[in-house]
Amino acid sequence: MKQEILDLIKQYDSIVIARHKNPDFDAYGSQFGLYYALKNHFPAKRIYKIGDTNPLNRFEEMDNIDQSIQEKSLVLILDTVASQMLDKNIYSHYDKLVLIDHHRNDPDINHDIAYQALDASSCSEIIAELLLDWKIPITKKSARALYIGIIGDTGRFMYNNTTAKTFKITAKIVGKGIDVGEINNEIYIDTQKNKTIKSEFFSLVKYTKNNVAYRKNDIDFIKKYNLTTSYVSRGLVNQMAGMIEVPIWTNFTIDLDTEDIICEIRSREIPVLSVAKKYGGGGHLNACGCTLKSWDEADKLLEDLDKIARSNK
Ligand SMILES: [Mn+2]
Repeated sequence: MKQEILDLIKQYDSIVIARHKNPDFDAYGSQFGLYYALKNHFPAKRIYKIGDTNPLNRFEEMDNIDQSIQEKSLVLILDTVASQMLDKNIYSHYDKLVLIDHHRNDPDINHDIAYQALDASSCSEIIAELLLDWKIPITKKSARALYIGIIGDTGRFMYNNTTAKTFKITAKIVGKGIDVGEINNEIYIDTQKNKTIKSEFFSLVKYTKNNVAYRKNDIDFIKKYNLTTSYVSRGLVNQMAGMIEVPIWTNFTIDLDTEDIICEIRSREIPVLSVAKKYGGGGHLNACGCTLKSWDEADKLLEDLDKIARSNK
């Protein structure tokens, strides 16, 4: 399958690289890691990077391309196989479509190839491995992007998705001459404002009977600091991580546009993906999410998590 993807890349003059909406560091990292490497290796091809953007973008602006171009292109979608994680125009126009992902979901998008490596820490790790296999040089810019993606999804190599292979591939990336300390500062040094927000967020965390930590972020909290839903939802969920008493933590955030409740679920060891799936979501065994219609539904989900926490005591 790896060879088939390379053959398609060689065959097409026009290549579009996309990833899921509300991009995290892995979505950006895999997208730009692939983009810089392909641009360098195939200078005659037209290569585009598309999608929404947010403050986590430490790379370049996205391209705006005509539907007519996309319809003639090879479209590569990274870090998701789920239509709910994408705007429809991303997966509706293509000549050939390839999915590359590490999430534990079944693709519900029409595609020509779905390359899923469930044991990979991140989509950036998959892209790095593919580039190494394909003997396409990883440039310094590509290496920086891939490194950012890997540290994003592994929590700087602290989550249990980090494997020996992750380190082997990361060693090769770091060997391209990137400055690991500088990148860590760039990504993780916080502002005074953000520290204040995180401290207020944490002070409002509550706990169920069996110590599932949770937080309900309403419109007032989001507007008080002029935040975005994705910053609060994905960006703050792990403020609840790292407490010995707390096996599972979940973050509910109202979407200011749709008024849906965006739910992120995390756990140290106990698998929680079944709960996300029950409510129409997906992701990984210990890091997943779903979209709910009401706060009542959020309470029901919380009860489900509490039951899982109790039965795993
Ligand atoms: Mn990812």
